Amino acid sequence: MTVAQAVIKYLNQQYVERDGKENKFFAGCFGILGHGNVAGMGQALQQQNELKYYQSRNEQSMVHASAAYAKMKNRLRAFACVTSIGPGATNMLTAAAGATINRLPVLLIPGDIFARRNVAPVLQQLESPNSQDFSVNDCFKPISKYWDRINRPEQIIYALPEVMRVLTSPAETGAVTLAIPQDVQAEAFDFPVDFFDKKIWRVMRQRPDVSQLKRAASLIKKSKKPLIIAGGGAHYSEALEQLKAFVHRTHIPVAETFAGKGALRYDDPHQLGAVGATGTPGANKISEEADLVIGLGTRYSDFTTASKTAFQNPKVQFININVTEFDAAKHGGLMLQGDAKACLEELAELIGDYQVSETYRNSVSEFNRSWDDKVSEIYAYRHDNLMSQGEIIGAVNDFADDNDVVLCAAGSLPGDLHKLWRTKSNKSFHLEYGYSCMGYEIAGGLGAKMADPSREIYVMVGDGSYLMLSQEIVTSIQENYKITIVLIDNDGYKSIGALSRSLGSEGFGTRYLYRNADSKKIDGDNVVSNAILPINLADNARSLGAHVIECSDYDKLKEALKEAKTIDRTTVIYTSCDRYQGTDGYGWWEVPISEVSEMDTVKEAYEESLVQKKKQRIHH
Ligand SMILES: Cc1ncc(C[n+]2csc(CCOP(=O)(O)OP(=O)(O)O)c2C)c(N)n1
Ligand SMILES: [Mg+2]
Repeated sequence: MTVAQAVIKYLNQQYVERDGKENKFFAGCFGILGHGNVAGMGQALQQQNELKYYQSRNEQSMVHASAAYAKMKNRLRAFACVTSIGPGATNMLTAAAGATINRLPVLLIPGDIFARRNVAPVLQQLESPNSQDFSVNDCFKPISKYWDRINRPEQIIYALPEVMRVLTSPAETGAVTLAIPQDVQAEAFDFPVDFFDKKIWRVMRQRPDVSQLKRAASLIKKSKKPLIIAGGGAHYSEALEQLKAFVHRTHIPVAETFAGKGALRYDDPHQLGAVGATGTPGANKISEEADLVIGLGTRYSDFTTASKTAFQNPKVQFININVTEFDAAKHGGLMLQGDAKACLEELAELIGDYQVSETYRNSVSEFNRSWDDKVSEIYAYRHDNLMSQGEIIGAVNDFADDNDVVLCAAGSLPGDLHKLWRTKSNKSFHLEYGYSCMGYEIAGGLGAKMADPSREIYVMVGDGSYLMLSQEIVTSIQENYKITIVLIDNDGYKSIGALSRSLGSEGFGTRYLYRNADSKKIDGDNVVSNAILPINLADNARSLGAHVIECSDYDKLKEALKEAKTIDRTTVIYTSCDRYQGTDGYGWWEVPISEVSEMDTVKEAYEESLVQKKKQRIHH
């Protein structure tokens, strides 16, 4: 067999098993063929039918789609992505970093320059005077959880098991890069026959250390105001039933990160909702006062900790339930290293009949109720002329079935969705907010739909993200995976425009405007409205094959959602919102402001930021 044929044959034989459920690990292979893989990996894919080959339009988007797929599957299934050498390979870098940051398994198989070197420099080769061992694929090293280059055929016998170990490890998983030089892909070798035997990787539920468990239980028993912060790990471990049981027994409240949202239903009285910079008043008040924070599968990003201002109780302690030692050690917490489900089960046994006080419990359920009233108010608010983003979210949430999925990644939508989306079922809130990568949305929507075709996927995307990467609309049509895209046009970057204004910088450079003939700048908010660029994204989506419905007010949006549901191919609901109308925020996020400036507005913002910075705590 050639190396490429052997790789495909091996991947086809890899299975995972958790809790007695077994499945094939690889669901398929995305690819874009070029001279660096067409005759190697391309030929190997062609002569077999087991690993389904999917075309993509852009290497970045195929990695996004793969990551979204793995996220929906709680990391128990994944995709491989094959590319040519050079730009085809490096196009994957952005999304690969996203997969690693979000701890999602994706196998990248970029082509690489000739191992034999006799024809170097080949087309697209990065030449270097100080080594012949560099190629652009070395750029994948810091963003890969495992990285290897196959210079001799027999190396795959030792590389592929490492690839699988890392991809299927709950603690280690992320992007894995297996660079295969273009000549090596096509080279034949007598591989041992049993290398291709079926292999089952057991996804283990690591139990926590017993003495740490006892310490954790005793901390909980002493706590008056505990708070659970549920992160993505709670979902990937499939610990939601255990979490609900734990919470209903102890009445410890839950707040959620972006990846954790949906850990409890939105209307559970223990649910405080979004926490941190984009948090609800209740979640943020309770985190401020908590004497014990139990991080459940969270990596404590700056959004979760409100840039380290979220936890103000001088005696606050942390218990970090995490399968990854690195995350378990954060904030100087008590490390409960292990699987979230296993840890919760074992903790539940040790805490006896511990419950929080009636007063604390009531204050939490009151926060839950009052926030939901606020959400209703925002959903019901009808803004003049252009819609508000809140009412657009409300229309989609009200229309979507409980089991449908909302998916988003960057812009002003994630923060609004974090606060406002009423999450009614497991995996129905899909936010890529580890990398917050513009362009994830439509590709991610495709991956999510491939993972669960029974659910409607509502991709909510801004015009900026859409312009960056929307080509997977084509793949969704080619493969008949229908997604519904709610595209919100606001002439550029609502999020960064608002951020810029809040930092005294007047929205400079954040709108899609012509260059101002007088100032010679793209001035942002100082420019009259007729200077907006003539972009027609509805036509753009139509040209890619989508069914497009244009709507400009709330009633038409509701009609559009109804119509979209009856359409059997990818549908884009094109709408617009008022870039100056936002949802209130209740948490801080540190973005550095110029210490000196010629603008008074910047000076004021800088002074204000000093007040916030005083609240930053060091947890150790
Ligand atoms: C690839 C990438 N580049 C830049 C950014 C920084 N960024 C975050 S949000 C944003 C603007 C997003 O615009 P749009 O999608 O229209 O959403 P809106 O802010 O208007 O809601 C930018 C440039 C990013 N997150 N990802
Ligand atoms: Mg926008």
